[in-house]
Amino acid sequence: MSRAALVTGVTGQDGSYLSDYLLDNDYNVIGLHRRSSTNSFMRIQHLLEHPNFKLEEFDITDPSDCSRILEKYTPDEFYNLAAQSHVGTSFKQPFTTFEINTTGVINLLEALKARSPKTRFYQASTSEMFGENYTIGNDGKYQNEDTPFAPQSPYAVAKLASHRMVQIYRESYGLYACCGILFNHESPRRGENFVTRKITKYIGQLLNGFLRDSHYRPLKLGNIYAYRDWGHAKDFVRAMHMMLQQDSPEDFVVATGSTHTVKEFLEISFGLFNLNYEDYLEIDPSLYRPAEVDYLKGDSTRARDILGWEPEISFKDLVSDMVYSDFESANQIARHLNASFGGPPPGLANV
Ligand code: NAP
Ligand code: G4F
Repeated sequence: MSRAALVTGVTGQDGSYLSDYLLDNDYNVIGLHRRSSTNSFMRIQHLLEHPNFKLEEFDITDPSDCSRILEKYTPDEFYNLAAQSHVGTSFKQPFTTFEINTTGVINLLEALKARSPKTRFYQASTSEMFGENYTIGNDGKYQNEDTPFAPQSPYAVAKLASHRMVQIYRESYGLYACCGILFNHESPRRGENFVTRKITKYIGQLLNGFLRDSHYRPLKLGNIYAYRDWGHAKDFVRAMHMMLQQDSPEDFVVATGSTHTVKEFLEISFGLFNLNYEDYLEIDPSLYRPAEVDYLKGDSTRARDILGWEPEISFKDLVSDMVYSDFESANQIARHLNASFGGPPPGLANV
């Protein structure tokens, strides 16, 4: 019989890829989304007619909604991917960030305990919880399950509080609940206000003539010297599923093990078209964060040994997947505008 999985944050990057993966593996997927006055189904448009996919309105900040949903479905697996996931925004909206990323998780844990204690629960924890901390080994600096946490942002503190709450509910009430400590993962479905997608979207627009002449604007970024361990979201959602298939619940670091600066991302992505990013970049100090995590490089030896998880998509392939996808999207818009205007509209000359 097909297993049932509930996925919060289904409209987000990971929720959409995880749903693809679970449906390919014969699950019934109930995607939980919050009500919106506009359509937020962009990333799951292709799933809306799938016979084993269903959507339910849901808000993690409402305890009664968490109880209702668990009582209604008592699913085999529950993946909590809902979050205010932007680190920079968390400095401006610390209360909202805590409401969603911490109180929301407690709402779910309480509902699980009362309504569906046999459900296997996955919580989306993050490498941001390490903050400035790292371990030094033979291969240099890295973070793994033994590295102490030192969160540097309201987002990271909120995520660390929920991480610990999941462990407490596991240890105190015997819930099958685990946390994936995932390092950065990106894709063509990445939100446009994260640095990788901001860069690749800019390149797509630049190459398709959107930024010509009086429409020109530079690419404005903050700190380009931070290191991130960037993987592909498609690889990372497999690890979430693998974690819930173990005999007993445990927490795992999931990372590629290689790290790059934002500057390297710029060099490689612009370099795919023989462009020099320095000709387009403007550093905007207002985009610096009040506190920055300078260096992330994960050691996921435990996930590799115990889960058998390995990333399959390299950093260079991730960058080109994102760049070519944004190039193609901008190209489609340009062609559509050309056709509708009977010629290139202002700002699209010579497309
Ligand atoms: P994302 O694209 O920003 O998606 C977040 C999702 O949460 C969206 O679907 C959003 O819905 C939903 N959401 C926000 N507030 C909600 C609420 N009150 N009730 C119900 N749903 C709500 O994030 P992502 O990159 O897919 O990340 C998935 C999870 O992994 C997040 O918890 C994130 O913090 C964590 N994480 C991500 C990474 C990464 O590199 N991507 C790394 C480590 C951990 P709307 O569409 O309505 O906004
Ligand atoms: O793309 P970012 O916003 O990702 P960040 O802060 O690393 O957080 C992401 O990964 C975490 C896992 O480690 C997740 F938990 C979290 O939910 C999210 O998915 O920023 C990456 C780096 C930072 O150092 C930032 O300061 O890029 C730098 N940066 C420079 N200019 C910028 C910009 N970041 C953004 N978003 N926008 C800029 O203009």
